[in-house]
Amino acid sequence: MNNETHHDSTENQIERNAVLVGVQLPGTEQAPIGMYLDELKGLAETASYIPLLSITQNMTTPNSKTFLGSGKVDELEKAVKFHNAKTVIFDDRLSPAQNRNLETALKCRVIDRPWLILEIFSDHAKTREAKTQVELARLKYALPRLTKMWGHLSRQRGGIGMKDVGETQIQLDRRLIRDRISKLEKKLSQIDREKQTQRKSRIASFKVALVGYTNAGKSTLMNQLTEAGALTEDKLFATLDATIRKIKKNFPYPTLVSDTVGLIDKLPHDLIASFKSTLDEARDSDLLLKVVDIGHPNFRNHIKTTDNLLQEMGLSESPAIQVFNKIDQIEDAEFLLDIRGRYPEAVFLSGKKGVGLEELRQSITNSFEKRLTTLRANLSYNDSDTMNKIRKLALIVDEKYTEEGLSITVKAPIETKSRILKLIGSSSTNNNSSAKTSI
Ligand SMILES: Nc1nc2c(ncn2[C@@H]2O[C@H](COP(=O)(O)OP(=O)(O)OP(=O)(O)O)[C@@H](O)[C@H]2O)c(=O)[nH]1
Ligand SMILES: [Mg+2]
Repeated sequence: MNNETHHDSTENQIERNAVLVGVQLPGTEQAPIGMYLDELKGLAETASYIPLLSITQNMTTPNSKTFLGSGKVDELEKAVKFHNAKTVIFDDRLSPAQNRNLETALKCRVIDRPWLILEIFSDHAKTREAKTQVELARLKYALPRLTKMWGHLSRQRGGIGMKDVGETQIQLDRRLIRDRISKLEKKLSQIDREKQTQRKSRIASFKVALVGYTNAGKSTLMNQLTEAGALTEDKLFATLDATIRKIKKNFPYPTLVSDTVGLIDKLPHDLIASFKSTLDEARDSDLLLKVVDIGHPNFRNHIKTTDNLLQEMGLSESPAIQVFNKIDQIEDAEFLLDIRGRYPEAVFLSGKKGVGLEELRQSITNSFEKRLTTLRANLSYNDSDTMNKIRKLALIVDEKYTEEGLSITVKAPIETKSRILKLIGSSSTNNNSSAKTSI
């Protein structure tokens, strides 16, 4: 064992020794590679790797066969040997061919950022839905990359047993994986249908979804706004399952808040798609709270990444409030003033310290009220059926019991207004009551 490794070298720890690799490509859009590698290091540690060193290369375009140039591959191979690393983790997505060629050249396991994220997801998934989504995404990702060296699918829970397999075995495994993929897809669409039914039953509440970069503080805010007791941790991708809770009682409208999976840079499209049904909560909401950690040196990029991903999900036009979290970490008042100037509509708060929550509530209420219309109607006393239907579509803000019947005032989202008017109309013809509406 050499003395240069930074960690104790018990058998188990050596297994987790890793080297990180990133390339700096030209273009101003991209943040410096050092930032990405810091993030990759955080991801690697979350997945229990021990990152020993990072290697970078400036390139105009990645090499189609080995991603890095051949000289750099040699250098990397020496570093792997010297540090006794078992895994090399690339910051960018590798093609199946690049993945295979690199494993051959480096004589060790090679993974990329998407796969690393999937390993974390796999560790953190708790519900049936999240587990199914993760397994499906992993199998789809692994299928074209299946080689003799890919013993690591079996290493993880729920693995499919491919340690040191031969070519015939690989063919067999491919078939098994394809079968499993189609089973999982069926299961997921079943879960999706169940969720849609649940969503329909929640129509009478407003829905707010917390979205944003991983570790921004979404779950912490969720806990402040509701009585959720959601898991908050200083680790990446603590939350994988969409939790939905009622907002605390002192809020003027019945509102459900949902916490969603965190977003991250360089997350491939197909991986996002595999979390479609979790993110459907965001799609189904009336308002997005886009949470960003203002204390993070790269927070501007986090805002950009979040906006880009929301756009890919078709949510860029949804009503949203930009929420700058963790203001307790900012000592520079001028910096804060500058950001406030740039985002006049945003809310600045500290979820952890409970500062600025009232301002957020006010901002949420304002957003709702822009989209509400007030309707009044009289219903006859024997028309509880219509009342129940209205209750599902609108918020009953006042009920008065008069001689003519029940006089109600409701606030309804503009979208459901015509359905309510129809209901009131039909109730007056059926029951001969005097339904009056005013807007
Ligand atoms: N200083 C400070 N820390 C905060 C604040 N809000 C959250 N944190 C911390 O930031 C870390 C991440 O918080 P979470 O609420 O788990 O973040 P998240 O956005 O849900 O993260 P994922 O579920 O991983 O996407 C935790 O250690 C929190 O305690 C804040 O206002 N100030
Ligand atoms: Mg969370």
